[in-house]
Amino acid sequence: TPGPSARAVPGLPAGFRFGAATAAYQIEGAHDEDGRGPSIWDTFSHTPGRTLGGANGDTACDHYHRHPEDIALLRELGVDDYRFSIAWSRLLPDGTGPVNQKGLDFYDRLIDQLLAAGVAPAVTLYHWDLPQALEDRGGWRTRETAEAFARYAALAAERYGDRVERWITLNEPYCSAFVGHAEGRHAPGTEEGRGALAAAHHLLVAHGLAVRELRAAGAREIGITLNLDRIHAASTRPEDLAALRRAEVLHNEVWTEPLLAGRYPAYEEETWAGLAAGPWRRPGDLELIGAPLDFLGVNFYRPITVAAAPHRAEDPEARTAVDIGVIELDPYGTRHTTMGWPVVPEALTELLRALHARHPGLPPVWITENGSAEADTLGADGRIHDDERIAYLADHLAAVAAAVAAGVDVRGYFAWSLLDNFEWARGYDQRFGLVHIDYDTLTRTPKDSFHWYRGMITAHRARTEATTR
Ligand code: GBH
Repeated sequence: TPGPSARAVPGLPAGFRFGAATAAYQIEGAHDEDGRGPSIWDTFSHTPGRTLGGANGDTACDHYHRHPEDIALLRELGVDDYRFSIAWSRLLPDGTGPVNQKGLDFYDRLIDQLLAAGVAPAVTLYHWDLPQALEDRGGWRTRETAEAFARYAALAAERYGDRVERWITLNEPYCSAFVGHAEGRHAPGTEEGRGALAAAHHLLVAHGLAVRELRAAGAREIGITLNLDRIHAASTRPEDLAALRRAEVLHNEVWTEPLLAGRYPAYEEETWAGLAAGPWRRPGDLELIGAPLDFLGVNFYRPITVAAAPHRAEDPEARTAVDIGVIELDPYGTRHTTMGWPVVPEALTELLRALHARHPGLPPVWITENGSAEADTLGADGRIHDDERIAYLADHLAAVAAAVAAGVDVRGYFAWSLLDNFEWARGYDQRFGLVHIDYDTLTRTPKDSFHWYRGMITAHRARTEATTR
């Protein structure tokens, strides 16, 4: 197919890897087939008022049945890697206990077909779909869920470890803990203070226990994916700079300090500290959480700007974990995507450089998600001319190259997403795919960005092979 002309991104090194990413609940559908147990996202999306228009993942892209077609698309795209997630409740319908053979077999087939297509599997073990049975017993508020996660990780590693190139324990634990248990906009959809902080800690413990199991099973490369934020202060007023510090702790340092520096973040506010130094911490947890990683996954979409604001609640115990006395502003005079997010590629360079500067022993970084939601109108020629998405991807890859030039070891990049899919609380209105999905017919149509991405990858290989020969 003739696509828009694609050039290599200057500055990306030889051997740099390109991929595409998805997540189980966002694409699979087949929510009650072959023994899959319900997850918190089934419950949440089936609760009236929780998602836009009551959308749910019952069918989604029907990837569960159409995966051969999607793998053929990946082969055509020419990517090195495909990042997908395993639905915990397909393997273990109750989260723990009896194994569901048909669930195990599905990912077996998927992995084998990927390898046959020349695409390396990168597996995310947890992309937000906690088995409902575990939520009913306290979910991430309890340590038992972290222990159940370790057993699930061991099962997956034992079964697939010989063929999986990269393992990602958790996707964006910030969202699981705080969007799920404090903002209430994601499953399980509660607004708690202590519960959200307990969840944050148990997610980190789950990661540490899973790393131990994956290592014991001989897994190749092990990492975690964080949605680190590049945060700007609205002004240089002391109160806004203090707000910036609080936001840095909540969004980034809750995760990066224990994972990369072997310490808990320094809390500068009494109330926050009182909540954060919770009884859920046990001796030895820091060593467990801070075990060395083979890579760090970073998801990046847009920067945020914060200013000081009054706390909403007087009583510290009643405050949600996200009530840190901060409001978000949007001073970015740039284009915004349909998510309402400003397009600021240089913020990705800033983020990577700051991370590198703060953590001398930073493991190699992978951009595990980056992409944009666009209107994607069909042209008269029957094609989707998503020039804005092409510009977004090209500019962010250039931002990665700038970070590499500044000394950050970035090894690869996954476009979010292979397919248009279920965008959580935003339902199906937000389209992030390189491939368009018609949700009536489930027809897949590669967008111009798909052809551009393929051409760029080909050009990159041609250029770097020519220079390294
Ligand atoms: C990532 O989250 C996810 O890993 C991925 O699954 C997702 O599809 C992708 O980004 C694009 O959003 O629903 O209006 O309440 C990025 C961080 C945090 C962004 C939660 C959306 C919810 C907004 N996400 N946020 S809303």
